[in-house]
Amino acid sequence: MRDNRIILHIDMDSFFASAEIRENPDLKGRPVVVGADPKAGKGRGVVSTASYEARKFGIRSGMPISRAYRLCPSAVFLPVNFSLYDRVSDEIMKILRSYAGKFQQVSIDEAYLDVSNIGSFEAAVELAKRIKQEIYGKEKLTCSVGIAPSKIIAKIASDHQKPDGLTSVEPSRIKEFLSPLPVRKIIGIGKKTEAELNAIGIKTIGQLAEYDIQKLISRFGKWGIYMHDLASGIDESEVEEEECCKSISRELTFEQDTDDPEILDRTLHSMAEDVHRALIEEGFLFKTLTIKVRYSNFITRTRSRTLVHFTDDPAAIKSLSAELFRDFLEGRKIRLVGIRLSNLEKTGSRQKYIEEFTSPA
Ligand code: TTP
Ligand code: MG
Repeated sequence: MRDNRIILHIDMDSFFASAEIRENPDLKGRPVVVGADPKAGKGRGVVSTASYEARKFGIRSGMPISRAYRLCPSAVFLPVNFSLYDRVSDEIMKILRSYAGKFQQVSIDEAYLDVSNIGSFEAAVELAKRIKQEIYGKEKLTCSVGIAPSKIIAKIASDHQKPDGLTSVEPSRIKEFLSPLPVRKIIGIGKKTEAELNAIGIKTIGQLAEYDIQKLISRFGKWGIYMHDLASGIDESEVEEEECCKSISRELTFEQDTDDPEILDRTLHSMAEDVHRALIEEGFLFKTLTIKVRYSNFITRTRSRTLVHFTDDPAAIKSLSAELFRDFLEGRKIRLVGIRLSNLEKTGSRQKYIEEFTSPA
């Protein structure tokens, strides 16, 4: 393993909620939940994120909003406001990009910087403090930073002392840092793999690193080698500047499951407009469109189509989604629909669509 790299992973704290609190300081100190409308406990859909005050009640990302409501009915529940978060994210990424030659945004609120040139971990810690100060000074938001010789360890480290954390794991400390942590901290190890590992007595990353690799391979195949490497801190993957937002997607859970073609059509239409707007705001063209449908029984299906050329034509989004969706209209009630645009490319100098000039603000 090359121990001479110094990588920073920066992740904003309770991002959507913090952005909302910044916009409305009266919310400071209160439990804030961003996500679907809770409708006094009858709402459907999920929590996008919760402020740290709301997390004290056990509220987490991905949890049904109805459950969040039961855990803390007095929390402030807010709808998701993507255009605000996109705008804030752009400002933060601009700051981060200015600190390193090698920069990789991995989601709306996190990025890696390769700062190996800085020479020492002590200097990297000072740099991380400066970055935190600049983000707070300009955007009034806190983030957590992890510093390590690899991306995976930097990511685990940024999560280690959230919120407003700074954790540096020098090469000599890798084993001591990783060993006691639960295996779940490794990206890619979800609930299912965690349960399988626990069943064979592996609870911590240290136990995973020491486990017989042959046994892991016979149980998990290639994934076993990968897991074992990561547990031992081996991760050679580079910080690579790549286009962010590998996809743009929106989905909606209906208030009531429906098979009404008119409601479905209207929803799909407005969602198509929504993803188109986001595509234009982000300055991307797309090539692949995917439709997702979840039926009442929670069975989820997707259908995709990849075009020959990149486009940001709103008519293409509408007609493609309608066409792909047609196959799902089979009389079964639908709980959720979604549209995702992927295979994205940055827009070059491009003729603007007439409607961008003529549509009312
Ligand atoms: P995260 O960085 O995973 O979470 P977070 O920033 O809210 O909190 P933390 O302090 O633990 O980093 O995700 C960034 C944003 O992405 C989050 O604010 C909301 C959104 N998100 C969802 O919409 N659904 C999800 O299930 C998750 C995990 C995140
Ligand atoms: Mg975050």
